Amino acid sequence: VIHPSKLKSPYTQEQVAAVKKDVEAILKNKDYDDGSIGPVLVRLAWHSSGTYCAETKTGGSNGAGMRYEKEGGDPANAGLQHARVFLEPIKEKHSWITYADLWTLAGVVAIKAMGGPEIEWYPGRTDFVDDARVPPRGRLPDAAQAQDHLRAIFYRMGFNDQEIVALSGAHNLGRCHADRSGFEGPWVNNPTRFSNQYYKMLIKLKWEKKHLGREAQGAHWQWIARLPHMDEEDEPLMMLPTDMSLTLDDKFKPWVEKYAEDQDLFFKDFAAVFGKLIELGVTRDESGLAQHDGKAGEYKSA
Ligand code: CCH
Repeated sequence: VIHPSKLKSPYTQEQVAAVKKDVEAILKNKDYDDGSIGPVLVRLAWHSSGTYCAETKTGGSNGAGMRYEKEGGDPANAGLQHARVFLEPIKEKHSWITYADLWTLAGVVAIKAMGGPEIEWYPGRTDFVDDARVPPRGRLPDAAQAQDHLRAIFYRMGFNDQEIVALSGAHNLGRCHADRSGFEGPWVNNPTRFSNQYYKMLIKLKWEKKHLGREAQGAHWQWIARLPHMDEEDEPLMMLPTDMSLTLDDKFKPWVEKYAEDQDLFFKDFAAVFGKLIELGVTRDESGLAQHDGKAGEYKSA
């Protein structure tokens, strides 16, 4: 396999730079959540990639299957339609870029713009996908579960324990929305700034189990805590059952501690693992275009 940096790019550097600039320009949005659409763009990049199965070599960002109901309508993807709608004017303006490339590139641009590390991104994903190859539902993690489930899901993609903990640090960004997932609130108190706060909060705060919404309306129990300066009326910070499971596991916990202490190490490891995530299942031929099931370079824009 030739490294993607050595392959022909379907776009010029100027074209990619123009898209990056346009993504940067839409990140700040005072009417949305905590003032930035960055976090939901990061989640779009992750969910488009996280369906990958290393054994069957199916799923992943190539093909942009979330455009179709089968994948886009997966309850795990609730809310990501907002991210796709935010990106639509950029796709219209730069119609040469594929959705699959745009969604992954936007995530990388958002992380950097929110103060995170530079992540390597390579073009060449195509939007060609037929219904049979849209990944089945149920491949993304279920936040109500624990470490065994995390291992089953992320080992399937080809990640190890350290990589699972590093990827989880993306929960420094954004928030849970009751109407999307049944969970509610942000993980850290500055959720539009990329940092290692998530790990610090996991270790330092006293977390208590709570149902914020009504169970009958789909609310799950979650962990909540407040920082010393926060009042009872302030929105508490939160952790998902899966987040907390990282501190309850002998193999995961040392990595939580390392990343809480060493932000540079976290940034370096996160950049590597996020770069790996968005490459899952993207196998390019010499033209630089991703193949689909042996059909090297077959390219059909939607
Ligand atoms: Fe996540 N995530 N995520 N997550 N996630 C949610 C939100 C974000 C899980 C569950 C949830 C990763 C891993 C996991 C982001 C990035 C990543 C929500 C709230 C749930 C639930 C959704 C809502 O209500 O809007 C679980 C389980 C796992 C298992 O490991 C990984 C990996 C990444 C990226 C590398 C980001 C960013 C958000 C915030 C989205 C927003 O809209 O603010």
